[in-house]
Amino acid sequence: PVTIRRADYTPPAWLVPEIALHFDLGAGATTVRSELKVVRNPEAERTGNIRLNGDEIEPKSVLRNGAPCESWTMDGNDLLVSIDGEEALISITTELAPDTNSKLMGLYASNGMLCTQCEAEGFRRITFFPDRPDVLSTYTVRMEGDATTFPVLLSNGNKTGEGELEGGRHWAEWHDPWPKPSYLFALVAGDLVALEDSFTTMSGRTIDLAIWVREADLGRTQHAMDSLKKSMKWDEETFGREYDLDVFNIVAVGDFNMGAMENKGLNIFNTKYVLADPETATDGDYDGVEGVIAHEYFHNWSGNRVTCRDWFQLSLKEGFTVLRDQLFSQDMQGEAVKRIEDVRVLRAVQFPEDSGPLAHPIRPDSYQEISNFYTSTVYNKGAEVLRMMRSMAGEERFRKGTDLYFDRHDGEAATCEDFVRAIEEGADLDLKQFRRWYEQAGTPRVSAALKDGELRLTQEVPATPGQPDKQPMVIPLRVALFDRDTGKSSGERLVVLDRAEASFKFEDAPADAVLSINRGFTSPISLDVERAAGDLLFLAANDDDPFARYEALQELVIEHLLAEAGAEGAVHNDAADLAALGEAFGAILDDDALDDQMRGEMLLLPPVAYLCEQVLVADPVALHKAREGLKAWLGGELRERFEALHARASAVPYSLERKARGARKVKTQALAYLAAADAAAAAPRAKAQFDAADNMTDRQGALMVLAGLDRPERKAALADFHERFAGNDLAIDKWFALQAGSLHPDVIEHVKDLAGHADFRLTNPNRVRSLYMAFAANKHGFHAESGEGYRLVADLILQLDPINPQTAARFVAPLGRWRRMAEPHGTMMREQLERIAAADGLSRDTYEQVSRSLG
Ligand code: B3K
Ligand code: ZN
Repeated sequence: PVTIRRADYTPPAWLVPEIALHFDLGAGATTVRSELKVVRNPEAERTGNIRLNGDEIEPKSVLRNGAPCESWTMDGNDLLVSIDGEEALISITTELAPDTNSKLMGLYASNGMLCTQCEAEGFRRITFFPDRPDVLSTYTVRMEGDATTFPVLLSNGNKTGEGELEGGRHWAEWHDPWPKPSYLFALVAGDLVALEDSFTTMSGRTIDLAIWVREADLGRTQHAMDSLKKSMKWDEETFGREYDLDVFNIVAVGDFNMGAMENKGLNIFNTKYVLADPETATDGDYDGVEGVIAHEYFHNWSGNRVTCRDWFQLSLKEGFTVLRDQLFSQDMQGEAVKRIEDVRVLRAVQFPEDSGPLAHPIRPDSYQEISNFYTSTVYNKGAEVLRMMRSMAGEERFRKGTDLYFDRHDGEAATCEDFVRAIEEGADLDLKQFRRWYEQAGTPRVSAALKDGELRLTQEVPATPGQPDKQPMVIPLRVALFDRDTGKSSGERLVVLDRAEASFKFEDAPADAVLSINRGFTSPISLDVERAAGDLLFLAANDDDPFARYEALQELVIEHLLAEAGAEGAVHNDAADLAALGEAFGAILDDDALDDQMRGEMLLLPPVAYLCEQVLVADPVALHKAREGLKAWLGGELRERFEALHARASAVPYSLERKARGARKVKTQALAYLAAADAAAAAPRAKAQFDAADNMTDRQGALMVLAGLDRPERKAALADFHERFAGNDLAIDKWFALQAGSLHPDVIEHVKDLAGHADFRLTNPNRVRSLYMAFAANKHGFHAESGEGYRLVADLILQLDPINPQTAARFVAPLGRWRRMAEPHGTMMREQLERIAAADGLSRDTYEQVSRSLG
């Protein structure tokens, strides 16, 4: 496989200012004729050939300036056409078989409809084209097909014509006036209905909005529409961004590799991020829909109007757009809870990535398969890096920076460097050294100690693959000092650590102050604070920054669990420590000033994935057991209070208001604690919650608890759920995921049985993820002593790779953690990777991930 390097970028030799596409649609066979107006790029080296990328397609005919062209050649998958002058019209015909396209890249069939996915390199599976994001074209798309099979024909931009044809066929033509790269092209043809609405923009233009789904799903689209309108408004108010076409279409498809795709004016979504009603979607699903609708909509500016020069710049659009969707959701749902949730995901997914064999900077230096770099690092750490700039500049100055970025680069394919420079100038910030966040991988480790009003900080950036030596990063930290006696802080200050070590003097520090640092998670680092006994308990009770308060309790729990699991270097806790922990949790349950949303966050124990990050070599089984043990202990110790909480929360009627949502969150948590302590007593309570549920949050929560219990209620509830939601794919996905993620002792057997279930399909990514991602994240199943969990995941990768390599490759990372896992786990995980590596004909996707993981 070829390695592509960022340093090797050269501008395209030929540009394609215009493209016209003609589709003769059929699920079995689709003919594509493309007409490319190509012109020489004056800024590139002269060549006599234009390189048009292809992937699993053949040119049926090639015309140059209207005449058959003989002088074309193939170079691997690419078509090379010679051109003498400064410009040419090239016309190419290809034939596709959408219904056998199981990779779900390019044009494919899903539930009888046809749709496309082109990012990153799917357009080359449709027609030959310079399939790179720095070639921007205006698109005119004509589609024709059977009017009964494909009554709805959609593409990017605005519809410019439509009509009937003979033999029950019809056509439609769409034109997108905004030049765009090929990865933003989209087409949809199918039997769909729409929820329609409109939005008036800040300059008074009316935009027609439509959300297209299968008829049976129409009743589940209102929340998506509400989310879209809120997003449009928010982007005007917060970033000054107005929508720029007359229509905005969203289409939901059941077979999709990712969450959704921001194609210009025609976003295509996984049904999971469109459909929601109380009966079938949890509160978390509602938030997911709102967040992803916002994310894709926000891409219209951060991604589409200003796109990426090359795929190494992916974080330019993804990091920025994640930051924008996070800020939006903070405004919609409350800042503190959303921040805590985002940090939890970062630590459970991105931190392990950054400390493992797949670590890479937010702007990678090389890749073999770009699909492998749509990572938590590029997305979530990318967002954190921008958030740090925003913290240093302040909201207003940051906005000046983003305004300058959009102004300066509108219509361009830009780089991360362009973004940083715009923020530097617009926000008046020196980011020279800060740029290292784009270059260096690895989570910096910061140590902090406060003595006599002096804060001493040191930092170290760990070695990562290909980067043995690191330079100090710029690390902004919001800090407050608390008076131990009054419980009050003297205010917050931003310190910026930019050397290996530095000290900061706090003139007005109270004697013997308690340090609260990295408040709001200012920087994506791990922290080691020298603390006096009792400091964490103090902060968990007193800190006025909700994130810091949450963090203090998490730290206390982490200390306890590491000791319980016998982790190296952990100080063993005594009974008094455990009692103090019990009191701290009791206080969370009793604190009337906390709302239930926040209470729910505080009650969540840190995920095992993050616990594993605390030590060099982790024993996942011991950590999992310690975590379950603490849950059981707390459940027993605080039983009456959890019962009271469960009863109080159960009395709150269903609504989507924050209060009711908070009640549902703590309700299931109370249940989980009670079940950990006493399964026999909790099972009927869980079954009662299940049976009484008038919404999916309660029903799924109860079933989640029951799925982990070896009790008779389990079977009945699972059967009821399956029957109740037969035919609803998203709900059945939950049914698979709950069992695969369960604490049940026989989870491995369950997963094997489920893989043979009539509802299981390897060709549907949602179903595959619901069974196997849930299982790979289930420490108790995946890390089973027998090694069977690792084998199951490796079997899946081998089976799925020929069908859908992009999705298969996503399952390599869990096995890739082998170096950090205690024996015998590490060896057994590596053996499975070696077994995959030895297989013939691996995809480039899986090959790259496996070889990096073993390397
Ligand atoms: N930009 C798409 C990602 C598509 C990835 C394809 N491998 C979704 C998003 O981040 O909005
Ligand atoms: Zn995105």
